[in-house]
Amino acid sequence: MVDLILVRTRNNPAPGVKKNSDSGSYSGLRMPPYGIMYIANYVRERGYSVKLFDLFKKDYSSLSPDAVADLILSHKPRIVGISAMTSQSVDAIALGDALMRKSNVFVAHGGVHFTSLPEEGLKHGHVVVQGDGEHCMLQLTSSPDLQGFNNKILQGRPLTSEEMDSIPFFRQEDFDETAYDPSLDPHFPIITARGCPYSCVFCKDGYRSSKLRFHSVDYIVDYLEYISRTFGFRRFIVLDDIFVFVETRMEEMVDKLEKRNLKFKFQCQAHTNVLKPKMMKVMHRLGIEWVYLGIESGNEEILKNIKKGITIEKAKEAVHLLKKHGFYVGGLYMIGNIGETRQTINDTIRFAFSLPTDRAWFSFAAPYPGTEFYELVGKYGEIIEPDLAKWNQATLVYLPKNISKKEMFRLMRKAQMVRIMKKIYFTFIGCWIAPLRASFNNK
Ligand code: B12
Repeated sequence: MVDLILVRTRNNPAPGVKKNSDSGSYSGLRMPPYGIMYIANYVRERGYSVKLFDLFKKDYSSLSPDAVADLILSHKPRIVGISAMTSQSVDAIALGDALMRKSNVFVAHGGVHFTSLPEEGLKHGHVVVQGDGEHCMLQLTSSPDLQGFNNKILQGRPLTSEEMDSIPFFRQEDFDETAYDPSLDPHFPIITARGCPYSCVFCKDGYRSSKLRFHSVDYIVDYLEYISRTFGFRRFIVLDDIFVFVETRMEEMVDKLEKRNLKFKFQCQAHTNVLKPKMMKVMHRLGIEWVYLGIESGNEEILKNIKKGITIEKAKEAVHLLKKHGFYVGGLYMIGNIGETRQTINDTIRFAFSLPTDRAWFSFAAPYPGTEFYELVGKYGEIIEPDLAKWNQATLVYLPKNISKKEMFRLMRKAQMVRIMKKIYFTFIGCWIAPLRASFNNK
């Protein structure tokens, strides 16, 4: 008997659909399923038994959803919680249906996909939890009678910073329960905060209505130290959007790491607007090496349409500032956003080429359900791939008005030339320049 089983579902089978490096099964091995891991440790901490089923594990890869359901049911769980983003929704639906057909187990759906489409989730489970899942899953697990929750959409209460810290950080045995394979990437993924202060129309992070919440610096430093001592990592990739946000928090982190004689390298993302000259030194001392900026477009009008909150000038300033201080900079761009024309896409490609970023990545814009972009689709273009199972950012799913499919692929090929040129330059020249700049300009 186990109180709760939490499942990370597999990627949608999408024959013939092009996959990018983020969306293959490899991504499941490279990234721990942090969403269900947080819920598991929160509920365990309060005295209940929880088991994880990470379906990216090799043992499960050839099993049908029915066979997975049998395996799950053999542990006699009281509740099964299923986690999915859109790219995993086919498995989540099939597993929910199989569990309900075969047993009376209580099925809860959560994660970004059913947070956005809760009514859809209710067709394949008893309850849908929107947003942070910790409180609701504890409420369900601790309720002697689940009848009252049947067919309900529950609004997950966002964890406070204190509650985030009350969840014990993840240890070797937690990762052993998952498909995460630390040998695949020299960077260990960590989460230091939740929430994002911006409201770009294409993004749905499930935390939109909640304010920013940070793990305390002590919690992060303890976690980093544990991971480096246990797994031998010196490099980390930060998954949240606000690692570089509060200067004093970074200073405190530097002090505490230095006191313990710990020195790490970080890759993180940052919003252009938060980068200020006075932050550069502390970012450098902290060990930040790579900064990824969501620049998205090289056209002022498109930046306004997508509510990015930045201007071309701001983006330029931020890139130059980071380069001057010796950081490696990655630019992330979208093609086919709200109101795009051939000319605005060409502006983006030209801008990406002209900016001195070390790398540049381009993806097709996709109006995910639950985003503002999704609501605006009809006004600016059309969805040409109605099957959500086939969505990932390498697939063209949305076509702006007045551009043909052929033209979109042609523009993407052109953008890829920029990506390749940057990569070649970085490999042979750029990778040497940044460390030299860092040693001159951060004294
Ligand atoms: C890190 C990340 C990745 C990583 C790893 C993802 C992973 N964890 O497996 C990588 C780089 C591999 C990745 C890839 C992709 N990603 Co991504 N990613 C993120 C990011 C930045 C953080 C996810 C995260 O770890 N959050 C922290 C944890 C704690 O939160 P969480 O997982 O959401 O879980 C909480 C709740 O959702 C809920 N919950 C989750 N599961 C369950 C289950 C139950 C039962 C309950 C009750 C609650 C619940 O409770 C959890 C704790 O509070 C998010 C944006 C964001 N800020 O969330 C995008 C995001 C999830 N990704 C997105 C996308 C589109 C993709 C890609 C399809 C893009 C692509 N390149 O093709 C791929 C697909 C990956 C795949 N399936 O193979 C979209 C998803 C949109 C959608 N509707 O599906 C997001 C929301 C960003 C956006 N564009 O808006 N991604």
